Amino acid sequence: MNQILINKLEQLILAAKKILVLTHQKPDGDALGSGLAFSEFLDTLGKANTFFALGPISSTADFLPGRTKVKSNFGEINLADFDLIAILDCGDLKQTGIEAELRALPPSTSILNIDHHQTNENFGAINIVNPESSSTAEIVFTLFEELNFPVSKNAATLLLTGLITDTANFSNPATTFASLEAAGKLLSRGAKLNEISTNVLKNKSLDVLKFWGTILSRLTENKELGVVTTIITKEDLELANLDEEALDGVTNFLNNLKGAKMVLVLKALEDGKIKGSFRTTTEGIDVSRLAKTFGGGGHAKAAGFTIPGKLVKIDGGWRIE
Ligand SMILES: [Mn+2]
Repeated sequence: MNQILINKLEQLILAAKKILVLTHQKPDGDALGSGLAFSEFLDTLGKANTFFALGPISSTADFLPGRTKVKSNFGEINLADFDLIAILDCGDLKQTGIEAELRALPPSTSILNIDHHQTNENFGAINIVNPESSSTAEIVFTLFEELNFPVSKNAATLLLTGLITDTANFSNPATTFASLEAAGKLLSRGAKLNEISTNVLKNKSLDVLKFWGTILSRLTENKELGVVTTIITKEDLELANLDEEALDGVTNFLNNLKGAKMVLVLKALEDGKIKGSFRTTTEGIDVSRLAKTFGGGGHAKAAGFTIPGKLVKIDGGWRIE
């Protein structure tokens, strides 16, 4: 990590009176893990801080140390109270769900941007962005090491949760020597691996698995393009009454598919829009670029977009209208 950047970051934090730690809407294990660990770091420095992520927040996160300090209703905070906003695990301000409010802030409010999305827009006064990192948790861990900040047991559990979430339990291409090394060090600092696996991985209900079955039964292959597609209708979601995570789970599971260049999951949203999620494990394919052509973004191996339209059943498949 660049020493000048680290010095700047230290100055920014030391000068701040009240800090908001902010992450993306419907936060996942990396967003909550890296954000709560960063918040604990600020606590240790004696810096007043508040953690905010626009909800809903999955019950999967209940085991995380510090979970109770997460505020998730916008009415609970007043942005004007903060002179520094540390935004973690967000490629752009839109992902926070409070973009307009952030853009309306006076220039005296500084933004610190810590992230690993390929498409990060460098929206901060200081940008600690590394698309090579598996997770924001990995970046935060590296930062703590550079600052000689001793990682507590709780912070170790939080950061390992981020690593395990974003590498899909060290199985997807984001898994590197650096991420495994970080995981090893976090274990040596007391991270509770067993608790993380139980809560993050072994948490599928019967309903979730049945829902996966429906989605998997609809897989279709376009041999010419090397793309395998499936769809999730509004009816599926209503029937199963499931949350986002069940969906992400099935999308990530499709990475296990052999012989396709990439996978595309199309999901009908409430408001007449369709959300597309690309996954690939093929070397040389960057799906974030593909997603960007549809106005979305993400990582080289996992990216998404939202477009207007609805899914209509036709003979032998589905069409977007
Ligand atoms: Mn992440």
